[in-house]
Amino acid sequence: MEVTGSAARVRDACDAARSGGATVGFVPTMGALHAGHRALLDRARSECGFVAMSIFVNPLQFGEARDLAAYPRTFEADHGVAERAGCDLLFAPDGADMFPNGRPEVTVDPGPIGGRLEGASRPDHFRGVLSVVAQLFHLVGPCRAYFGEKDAQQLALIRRMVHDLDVPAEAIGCPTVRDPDGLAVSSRNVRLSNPERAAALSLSRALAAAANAVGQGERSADVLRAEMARRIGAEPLARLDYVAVVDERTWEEVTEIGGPARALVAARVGDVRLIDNVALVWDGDQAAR
Ligand code: PAJ
Repeated sequence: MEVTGSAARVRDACDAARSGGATVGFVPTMGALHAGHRALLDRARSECGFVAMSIFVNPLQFGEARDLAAYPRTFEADHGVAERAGCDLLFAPDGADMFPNGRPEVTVDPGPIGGRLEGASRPDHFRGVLSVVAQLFHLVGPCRAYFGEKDAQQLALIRRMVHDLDVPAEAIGCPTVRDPDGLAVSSRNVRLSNPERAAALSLSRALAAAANAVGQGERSADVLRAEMARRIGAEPLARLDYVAVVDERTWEEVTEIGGPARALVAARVGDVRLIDNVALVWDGDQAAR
């Protein structure tokens, strides 16, 4: 595995791989690699002849300097994970490698979907994400890029950017990796104390209850939202930010489940902000029977 901080080197290596006939698989991350990132790498490795991963804690997407400073940085361990997963190229730039002229002045507007949910709670978060992902796509060039459904709104916005701006990349969504008890694996989980980690389970349990209710025929999004809010609200260590049930295509809140929908939650547990989501599979045929 080659490790580089040079943008020019990434461009050359990916161009060379494509010239040799390989499909380039790309896994953008902020490091502190865990089983969720590994699943993306494994998928890329199984589908592509050349696999590139980036590790860059992107300052553009953090609102609070405190959150950026607290973000875990574990490069030695990450290097080992990438190597064992069969990654070919590890791009680990520093701020000056990515932004030699300082913070970019021209950025990507995430549009209306970017203002909802995570975008409402974290102003400019998705502008920061899309701007850096666009920059990375320009360096890597035509590729299959792998993203987790854990960050479903981010995935939707990246797909939208790829579509609207004709980016020569394919954004591929991969299922959320969970701990055995259901907690979605996240780099932030290491900051949870034991009681906080127990409280954090209320998010995945609330979502599982919502998915289960839909499976049993519940169609009212209000009922689902209320039940999720009740479950997370019952946890003294969790402070609810939002519960939502949205149409997968528009990301607008729905009143009834009548097509592809997703339930999403965000909450602060201690000092850590957690998000999770689940697809709500509504079997329309079942309703007709
Ligand atoms: P990061 O949080 O490091 O996540 C990198 C990728 O791993 C994202 O696509 C994310 O959805 C995925 N991921 C995280 N936890 C996961 C889990 N439990 N199961 C499956 N996939 C998971 O997301 C970012 O970095 C940044 O916003 C980035 C896209 C790199 C832009 O800076």
